[in-house]
Amino acid sequence: MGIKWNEIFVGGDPLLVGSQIAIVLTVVAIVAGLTYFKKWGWLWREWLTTVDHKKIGIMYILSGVLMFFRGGIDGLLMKAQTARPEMNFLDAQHYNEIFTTHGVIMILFMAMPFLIGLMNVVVPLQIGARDVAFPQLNALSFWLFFSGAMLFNISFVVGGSPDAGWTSYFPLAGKEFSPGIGNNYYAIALQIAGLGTLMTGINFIVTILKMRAPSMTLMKMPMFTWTTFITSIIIVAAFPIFTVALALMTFDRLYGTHFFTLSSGGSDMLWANLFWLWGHPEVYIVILPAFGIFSEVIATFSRKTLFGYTSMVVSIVGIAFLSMIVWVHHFYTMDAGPAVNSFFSITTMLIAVPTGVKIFNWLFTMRKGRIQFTTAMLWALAFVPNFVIGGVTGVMLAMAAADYQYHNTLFLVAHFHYVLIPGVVFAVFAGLYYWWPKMFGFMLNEKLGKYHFWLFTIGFNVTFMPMFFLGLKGAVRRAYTYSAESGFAPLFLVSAIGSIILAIGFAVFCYNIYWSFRYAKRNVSHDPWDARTLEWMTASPVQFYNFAVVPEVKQLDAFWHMKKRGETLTLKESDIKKIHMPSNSGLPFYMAVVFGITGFFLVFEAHIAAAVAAIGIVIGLVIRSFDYNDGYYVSVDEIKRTERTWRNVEGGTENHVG
Ligand code: HEM
Ligand SMILES: [Cu+2]
Repeated sequence: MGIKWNEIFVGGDPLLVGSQIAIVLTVVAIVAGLTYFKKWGWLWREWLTTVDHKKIGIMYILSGVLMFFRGGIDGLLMKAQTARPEMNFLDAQHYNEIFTTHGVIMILFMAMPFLIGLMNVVVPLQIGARDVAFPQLNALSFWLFFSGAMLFNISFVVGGSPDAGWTSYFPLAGKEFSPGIGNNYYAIALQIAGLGTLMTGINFIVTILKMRAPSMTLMKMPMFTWTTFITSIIIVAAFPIFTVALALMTFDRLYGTHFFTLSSGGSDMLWANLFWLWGHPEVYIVILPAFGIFSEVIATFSRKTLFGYTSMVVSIVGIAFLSMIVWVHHFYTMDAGPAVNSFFSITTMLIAVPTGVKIFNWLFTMRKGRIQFTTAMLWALAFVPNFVIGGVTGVMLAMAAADYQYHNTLFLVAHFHYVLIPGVVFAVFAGLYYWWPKMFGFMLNEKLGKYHFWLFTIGFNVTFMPMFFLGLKGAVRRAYTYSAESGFAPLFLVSAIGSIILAIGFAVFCYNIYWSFRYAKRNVSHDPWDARTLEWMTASPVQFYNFAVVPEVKQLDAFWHMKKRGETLTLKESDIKKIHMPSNSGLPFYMAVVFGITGFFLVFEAHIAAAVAAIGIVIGLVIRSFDYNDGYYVSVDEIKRTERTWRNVEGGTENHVG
């Protein structure tokens, strides 16, 4: 197997040894804390075995926060290294590892769980459902995702990180040029996490098609639900491609096949094509739900129905379709010929049309609205101009001929950060400030929220705007340093300072979470924003069964119109029937553990140990097949008691903010 045991722990570098010590200390502290406060049983019952979509959503979001830390620190380290010319803070190898883990973690382990987390919390509520269609599968999705994420993260201290970029192009990522085990982590950890994501996609398609309140037709669905639906379809269309590509990569690296290596008749461009066939739709998998969040937030805080609802839906579908036929724009310079490049150039530019429609719809929603400048709304407002910068530079890059100039420069890096940060990160923040009371029953502090907002948006622009100009002057991406004569130094320095401002903004957000947990006013109303969609119709935090009685939806923005008719809190107790709920299960967590162990052995190319561990996976599948637990019923009495507690809370529907 060729891996020496003394290679397992990466050592030598003070940074790494420091993190190893920090990780051990954190684990010890968590274990000690759980034992001291006797929380193990609680952790197991309430979280590790839960199948409740709201709790699963919260666990996703927590993972997103943790991974933002990790990916953000990677980002700051790179900015520190390039702050001055010819710095020796990180060497070339470290820089390679760090931009690789940064890219993978930010996209797959930060953006994805944040959005899937919000989808989990919100979508069943928005459609008046009791849970997703397959609650246990949902838990399995989360745990597989988490297992993959953790496996990927330990590469930092155990065995060495992948270093071939988040795109992991061949031949660089192959055994010949990357003989260490670092890139095995990429192939295997992403496979495990990807399985979880694929299951999420299937689950949400079925949930949205089959679990809606009976009266809610497709064209009465809230926009966030629409975007989740289309995103799930893209997931189901695109993730299997990645699954196959990663499987072939695993064979190439572990078992000596040559799918992607030229030496024995394979093709490195096959990897590039498969990667981007998944990779470009992946960008829309994270951006569409974000569009959905902005749609909800903008409608709520403009106090108007979303403008152009139908055209919004049509453009989401259009974007989803186009996202599948643009992948070659990532390698125009591979010389596929002018005809091929022109085709992909045109499809890429076409995406600007439905996207532009959406931008105008958001602007028209705000027009003549009574805009409330809540923190959530500020993120949505800042999104529009910042995202337009990302979009317009995208159209510049879409021109194949011009791309020969921009390709592989920091111009591209600036472009996609202008897409991903306003498009995804701002959306996640907007969504968190907006839905936080629904999840936890108290609000995030609005004043701290505004500090967070200003520091983050200013820091973001100061960091990434200079990179456009650096790229145009010829600064290449993925280069760990540059010479003093290049003249790049001042802009790099500005950019590094920007990243510190941005990091302080994120720190304020974390402090806000802490502050709000400790001090925020509890007993916030079930509808603090005077909002429009069904999730605001039920308690905050939501009871485990979501709705005592499935709501009736007469039109778009159903809850808003119900409030207008004064029928929101009226619950006829005689309408309550017993509710069927799924039982908790330890199996998804167990599966994550065995998948993680199997994956770990595969990474180290310990084939026999991996095969033995894989028996554990089979055992899990067998146990599941013999699991006849059909869930349980919540009694009418219990529902009545629960509903009375929150429906009588002082303030009721009138308790709005602002
Ligand atoms: C939070 C602050 C962030 C900072 C300071 C930052 C900084 C950087 C830097 C310096 C690079 C490498 C540039 C080079 O090629 O030398 C990079 C690459 C990258 N970043 Fe970020 N970034 C941040 C956030 C994000 C976010 C939120 C995402 C995605 C959602 C993201 C995705 C990526 C990707 C995919 C790459 C390319 C990695 C590769 O070349 O393989 N970044 N970032
Ligand atoms: Cu693309």
